[in-house]
Amino acid sequence: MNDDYDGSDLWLRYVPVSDPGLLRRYRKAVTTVIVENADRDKVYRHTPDLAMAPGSTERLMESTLEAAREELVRGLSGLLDRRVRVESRPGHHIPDGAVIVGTRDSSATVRRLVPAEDLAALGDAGYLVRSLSAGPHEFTVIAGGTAVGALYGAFAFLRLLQTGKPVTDLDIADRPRVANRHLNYWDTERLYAGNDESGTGGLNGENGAIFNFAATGASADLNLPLILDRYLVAARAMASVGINGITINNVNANNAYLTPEYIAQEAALADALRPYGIRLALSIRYAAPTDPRFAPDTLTEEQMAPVDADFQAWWNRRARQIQESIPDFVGFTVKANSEGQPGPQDFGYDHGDGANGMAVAVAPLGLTIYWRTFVYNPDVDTDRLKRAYLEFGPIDDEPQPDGSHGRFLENVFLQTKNGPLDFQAREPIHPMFGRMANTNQAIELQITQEYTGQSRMLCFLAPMWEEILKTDTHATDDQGRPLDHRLVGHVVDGTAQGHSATSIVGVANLGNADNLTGHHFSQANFYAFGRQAWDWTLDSADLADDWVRMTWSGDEDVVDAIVGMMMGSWEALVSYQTPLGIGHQFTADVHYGPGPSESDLPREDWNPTYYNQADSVGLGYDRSPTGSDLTAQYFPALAAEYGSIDTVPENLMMWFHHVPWDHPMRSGRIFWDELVDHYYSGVEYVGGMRRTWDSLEPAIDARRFAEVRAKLALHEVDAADWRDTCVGYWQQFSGREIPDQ
Ligand code: GCW
Repeated sequence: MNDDYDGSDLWLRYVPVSDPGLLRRYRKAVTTVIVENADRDKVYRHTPDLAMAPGSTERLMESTLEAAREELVRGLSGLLDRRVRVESRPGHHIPDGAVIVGTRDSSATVRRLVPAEDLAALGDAGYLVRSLSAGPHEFTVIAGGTAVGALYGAFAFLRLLQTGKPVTDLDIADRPRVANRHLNYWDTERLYAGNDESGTGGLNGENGAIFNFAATGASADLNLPLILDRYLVAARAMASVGINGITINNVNANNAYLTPEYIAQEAALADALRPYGIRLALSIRYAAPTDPRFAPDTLTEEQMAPVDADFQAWWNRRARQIQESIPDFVGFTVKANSEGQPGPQDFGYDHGDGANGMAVAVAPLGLTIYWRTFVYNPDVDTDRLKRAYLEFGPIDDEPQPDGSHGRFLENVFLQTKNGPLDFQAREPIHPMFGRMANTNQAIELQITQEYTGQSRMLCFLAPMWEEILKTDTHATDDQGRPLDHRLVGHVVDGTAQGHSATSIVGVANLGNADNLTGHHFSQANFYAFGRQAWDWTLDSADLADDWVRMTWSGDEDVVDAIVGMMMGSWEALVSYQTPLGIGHQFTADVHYGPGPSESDLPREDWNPTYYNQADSVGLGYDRSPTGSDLTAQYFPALAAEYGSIDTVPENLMMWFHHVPWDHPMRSGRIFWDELVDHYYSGVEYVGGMRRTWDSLEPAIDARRFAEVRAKLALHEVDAADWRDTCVGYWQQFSGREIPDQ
């Protein structure tokens, strides 16, 4: 055990397999890695002198197959605890234990062993892993339709060994359900994985962000175009779970990212990530054309109408400049008319016009606009949660001159948070899922734990994403008949309503912390997001199991203990933070601790009291037909379920109803007693996690053990603060005693 290990390899650590029997079987099954023509298809590189920072241990790859080969060599040598042989062609006979990786194009052996039609069914990113034999020799072929598919197959094969699964008699075929599996990276906003816990100014004058664009102090010499180890570790980790794009800057965008100096830095980053099949996108500020720093190429306010040729030409020029350095550039992510960001409404146009104006500008370049729907203009409705659909829904329904419906163009994605508020620990699904049949929709999930304990609390989010993605929208067709495939996941993967442009976006939790995510267990959220983005039907407990084996230990007792901790951690957080469907009880700005009594923020809909509506009758926001009628935005079956206090799931009760303190709950207890019980049991669960972790000390390397232990201690104190602050405040309204626990 390396007791100093800091977690910096994420789940790609590749420690030797500890079970002797398994190790023997693996060593027999895997002896040699064979990758033909790994050097032939070099990926594009813009930066002639692209280089790693001095002292780096990672190495820049020149091709995707080289990345696959190097990962297999590194991974297998580590896992098998001996160097594997590497060949560039199989020779007369394929050796026993060979692992052959490639595409039908790159490898004559793959061409011979894998029929074209088997791969054709797997699309661009799919792969197959097959055990084959010739005479006495047994070997494995990992084939992709593309080199990136082969790389994904290589990671999938490594995962089998990392998780103690058999590697013989394999016949695996896999392909992603969703085409664009992206991260959004908010860098300086909400940064919980920086070296400085407070997130303000990190180690060596860096700001704590994972990518250095303008670091100062001792890190001033470590800015892009220099490539740091952590960029490549992140890239390998992304590829290992199939993430294929990243918007690298905050959606509250800084125009610096569109300047030539920054574009040169972005190009270097894109060069480094490209072998891993990862493409870059940028967040932009809608009003960037008026920024004097682009002078003389600026627009006046009058030219800012999205339908204006000058506006479109400006964005086309800017995109072209980027594309010249980054040929596989994805496009722009846009936060417009939201939380003070400029947008088309400032110039008299709506979101459809704004998104389409930009989309028209970049369509000739093959680029995409990700237009966020996180808007809540108070003029639209008194209930913040109704506002986005009221703005976007009519544009989706709008009849078009050609007889079709929906104004958003084909190269636009509307990017919508999973729920209608803002990444609360539990929300119902956003009513837009299923409602926007004529528009491409991307779901936005938050990996970084803004409202779910940041990098202090252990909260495994995969069960939440699973709950969301597997929620029935009850969507119907235009005749009112229920769709066959109508879970949120089906809407996202396009099978619900026949969309071929599909995307899932995770707001990343990466930073410059040694372990890249701040909390060792936050790595699990990064991991699980990628796996669920690839295949939302996966079981979150299986993902936890895989991650634990890859990250901590393959010992069954240890695995059971840690998976057990993780699987209840989200529900526990919901319980001590915002139980039974109450939303947003956070103290201002920080979004970490409790502030249920706060009522004087500059916007009414930022106040916890706006969401809790506490009074002597009860607690919760009435969004039923007798209240704001948010429920009407859902399809009828869901509207009916949520609309009645008798049928609403209790875990969403206060989201939709003002619940009387003595309301009888399904348990037989009254609401007050049940509410209080949630707060207490949630904190107890955290105590249980702390004790379980303590019991694992002999099995876990010292540094990581101590770091998690310290976080759990803080976690328990802060969870108790949530409980005491909230219960104490509610008590002023309920006037009731705290029931015996
Ligand atoms: O909840 C809010 C966060 C902002 C964030 C915003 C958004 C990037 O407090 O920090 O801004 O959501 O999603 O746009």
